[in-house]
Amino acid sequence: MEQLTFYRDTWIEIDLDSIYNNVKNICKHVPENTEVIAVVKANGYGHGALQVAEEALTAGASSLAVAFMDEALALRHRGITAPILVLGITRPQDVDLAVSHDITLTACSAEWLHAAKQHKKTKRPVCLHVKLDTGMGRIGIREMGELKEFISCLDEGIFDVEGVYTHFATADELDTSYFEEQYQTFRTMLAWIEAEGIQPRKVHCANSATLLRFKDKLFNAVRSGIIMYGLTPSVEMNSLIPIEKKPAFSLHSRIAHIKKISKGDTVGYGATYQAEAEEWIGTIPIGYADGWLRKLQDFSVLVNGKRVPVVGRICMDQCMIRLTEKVPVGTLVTLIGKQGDTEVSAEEVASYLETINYEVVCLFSSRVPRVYIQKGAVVEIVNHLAP
Ligand code: PMH
Repeated sequence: MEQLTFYRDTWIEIDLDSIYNNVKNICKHVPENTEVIAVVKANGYGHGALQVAEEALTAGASSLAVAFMDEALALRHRGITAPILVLGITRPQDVDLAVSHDITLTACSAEWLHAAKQHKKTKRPVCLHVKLDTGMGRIGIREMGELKEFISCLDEGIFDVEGVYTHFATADELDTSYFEEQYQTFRTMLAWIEAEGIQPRKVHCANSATLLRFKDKLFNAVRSGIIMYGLTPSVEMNSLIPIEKKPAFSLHSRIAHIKKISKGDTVGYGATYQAEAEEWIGTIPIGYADGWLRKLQDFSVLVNGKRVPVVGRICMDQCMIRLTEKVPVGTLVTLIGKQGDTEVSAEEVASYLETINYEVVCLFSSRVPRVYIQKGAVVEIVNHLAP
């Protein structure tokens, strides 16, 4: 494995053992013979698609899902041979690329099948999963008429319908009524498909919330995203997680500069923070260009196991924190994660930013190196700025 380094004291740590254990626990939780599809889109929810894919496959996942073709190709080019499903819509002119790289595509309109047929030159069929829109309102076939037309365009030898799936809009909410409606619609549509003589080998509807809560509704595969990363699908579900899981993601920096300021002195752009007394201010090398957003002004980070506030406006590459005492330059600052028993979780950052934990872990730019830890030791460093 390539061993790189980085020269700015700000990094994301990804604990691969947590990913491994989370996936093992998911595999144990779902009924026997249920395939676990590890969702590694958006660079593995910010954790690193390749590293998460490898760990998830070792732990028992048997295939992967990504959002678009470029993400699938990036995994293939890095040596991943497991099946990969593209969840989004692929341009029909790219079907040959999918076939030649053994990439499974999502299909959800007769129009797309027509166009794909026109572009296809390779002999082998395109492997497809048919997406049904049972109420998410995003992509998918919604009606019987559409489905009939779609099926009539499925020429044998050109298309191989390996799978059928849908996605729930409210599986992570306490009120399960809309979920139940979607589930029943999926069953009805699936019956239509089977009545037309199509027997999909893989049927899946479950995201993390569904696989955790509705074990009897999983068909023969599940698409596991957020829970594999050790994060909860929603705040409502915090007390409804039947498996052990641990977040793999943490964010750290080090104090680069420290100074004493006097009562009345100000900190940062706009001079928005004014010291009320003599104070120690530390500067850390992380800013909004890294994903540490300006809205996180006044939020807390951890220094020596204690919470300290971010003061003044967050700059592009740096921000300032108020310390209770002078600490050495180089002191560890944890922005997401634990120091001793004190934790700032991705959920807490999400709540402060009025968003969800999914968005928080996806937020950090490629400028922040990812340090991969296994059995307590660094096994890989990914620094996109390295030559
Ligand atoms: N399947 C599909 C089609 C998805 O879009 C997602 C997540 C998952 C599975 C995994 O869901 P989980 O992480 O809750 O397990 N997609 C998104 C999204 O588009 N925005 O937020 C999550």
